[in-house]
Amino acid sequence: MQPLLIEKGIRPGVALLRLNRPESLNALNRALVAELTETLLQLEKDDEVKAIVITGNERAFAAGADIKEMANDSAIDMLLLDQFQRWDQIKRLKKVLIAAVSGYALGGGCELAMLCDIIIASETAQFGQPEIKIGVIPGAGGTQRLVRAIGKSRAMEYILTGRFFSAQQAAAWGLVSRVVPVELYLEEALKLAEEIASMPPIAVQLAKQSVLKAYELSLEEGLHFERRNFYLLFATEDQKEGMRAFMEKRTPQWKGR
Ligand code: DAK
Repeated sequence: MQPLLIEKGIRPGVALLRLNRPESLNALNRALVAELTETLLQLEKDDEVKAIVITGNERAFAAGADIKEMANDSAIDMLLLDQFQRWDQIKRLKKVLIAAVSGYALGGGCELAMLCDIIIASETAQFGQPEIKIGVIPGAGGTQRLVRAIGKSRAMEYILTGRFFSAQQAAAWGLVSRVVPVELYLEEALKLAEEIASMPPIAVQLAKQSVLKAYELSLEEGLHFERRNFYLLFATEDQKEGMRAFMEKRTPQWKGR
């Protein structure tokens, strides 16, 4: 069975990637992470794709890294494998990633969802960083991104106990944009991806980069980064087109230039 299913053009400008190891609740083994990363890097170069939705199935987005695969690894095996570079490659993607999460998003699954730009959750979604229960800690950003998303005290509580939290909690705490009925989570994510894909691509890219900098820079530096990108957009044909179309009361035609 293919560990990753790819549907390009499922909506205009949108690609859908489905994690597909249902027998292990989409546990992220090395082959799946490699294929996911390679596919994302290819889609990054594909002009027809503007936004990417990553999903699993109703029961699981992903229940974490594959415990069975890594159980006997040594620290040196881990170091030499250097799986983290793949996660860094995903982090550096310029195109928009939306996670459509239903069921379990645990450990590396929760970290993958948090690596995406937007999370849409089904009402059945359950999030958590349960690594502590198997003798480790989050290794792909969980201790950092969860704190930034839901605050120190809550992140500490859930990382130190490994307990899961619900879609509704995740929404109340700002980890996910919204919670929708289970039969709609993918549809809503695809609709959102299509809407973003219809926006001027360079502005989308620079908006994404600017928002992400809010995680990493001081307010002063972040404002500076935003301002430079704002100025830069006045060098695009799409800025001229967008403002002209507004004044002429017509729909803009984006060129992505
Ligand atoms: N790995 C491997 N197999 C898994 C799995 C996982 N994470 N989660 C579930 N499975 C498998 C189960 O073993 C079972 O397989 P069989 O026994 O049928 O062969 C099948 O999926 C169905 O699971 P259950 O029978 O357990 O189903 P339940 O409904 O009873 O329970 C559950 C669902 C999600 C509560 C439970 O399966 C569970 O607790 N799963 C483990 C969750 C977990 O601890 N996740 C964190 C894993 S550690 C790294 C990057 C990231 C990471 C590490 C390194 N690098 C870049 C190096 C991340 C680490 C983690 O995610």
